[in-house]
Amino acid sequence: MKKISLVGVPMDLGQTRRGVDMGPSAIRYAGVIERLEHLKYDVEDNGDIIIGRAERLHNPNERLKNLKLVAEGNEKLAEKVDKILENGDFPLVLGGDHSIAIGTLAGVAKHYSNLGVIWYDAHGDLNTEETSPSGNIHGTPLAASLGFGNPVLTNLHGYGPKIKPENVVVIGARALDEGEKELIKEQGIKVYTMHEIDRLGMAKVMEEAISYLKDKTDGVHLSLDLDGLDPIDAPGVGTPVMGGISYRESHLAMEMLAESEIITSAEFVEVNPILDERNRTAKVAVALMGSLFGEKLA
Ligand code: HAR
Ligand code: MN
Ligand code: MN
Ligand code: MN
Repeated sequence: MKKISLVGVPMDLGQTRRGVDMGPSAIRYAGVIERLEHLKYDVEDNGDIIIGRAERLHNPNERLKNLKLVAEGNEKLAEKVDKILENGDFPLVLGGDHSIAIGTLAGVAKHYSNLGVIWYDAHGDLNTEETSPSGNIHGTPLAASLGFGNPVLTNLHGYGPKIKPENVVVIGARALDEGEKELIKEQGIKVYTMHEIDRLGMAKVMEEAISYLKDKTDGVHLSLDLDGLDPIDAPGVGTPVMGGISYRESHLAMEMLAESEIITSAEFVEVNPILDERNRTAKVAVALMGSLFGEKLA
């Protein structure tokens, strides 16, 4: 069993609602280390990446908000994740807003020639500097990792693109912008929206996603945005969207990933304790990590 190497990323500059920087503390407080140790893992906590402080107002001439600070934080994260993999450990990244996936993937993808990605999210995070309706970088990390967007992000950690469109599966999408839909079509990205989850059921969706990635990839990164879940189950997120994946369906997804043994790195993002109800969303994140790492109900 690999050692799990945790790293917190108190990043809130990829969007405009404060509080998501407290995500790593909330997840630790919800018992992540104890939960994984109970499963007999050796767990190392690397503490948090230091994120710069934003000036009070971002430069209004800049399309992407806080670009420099987001990129700097992500560069530090990439270096850390890179080292964790060099040591042969499993990187588990705690966010922080989803802009941190740029750094996580920059650190991970170097170690694989065909990295697969499961993007569990209400959103596609497939906007570019041009298509982003908000200028919030947390709406762009999947596009940036595929090589689309501002070069500061697409070339982070000195190379890019990090991943290939045919190695990506998006699960849970229900709030895609027009530019994102175009990129999905143009690049042939596999997307299971809520429509497909309703229609096929989560078991079938996960079976398909796993067999789609299994043979053509040499590692699979799970990027789990808590807003992929329904806001009833995960209320502590900055951009909740109704009609999401249930708590139980999410456990099933994690259990099937555990069984498949394809996941080689993971991140859990967008937990915002200020918007939460008694740390519920962080507790959900920890429970899902339990399932991902092999916890059984009986
Ligand atoms: N698509 C919208 C944008 O680009 C909303 C982005 C999403 N928020 C997230 N990421 N939490 O998944 O601004
Ligand atoms: Mn996201
Ligand atoms: Mn999202
Ligand atoms: Mn969000």
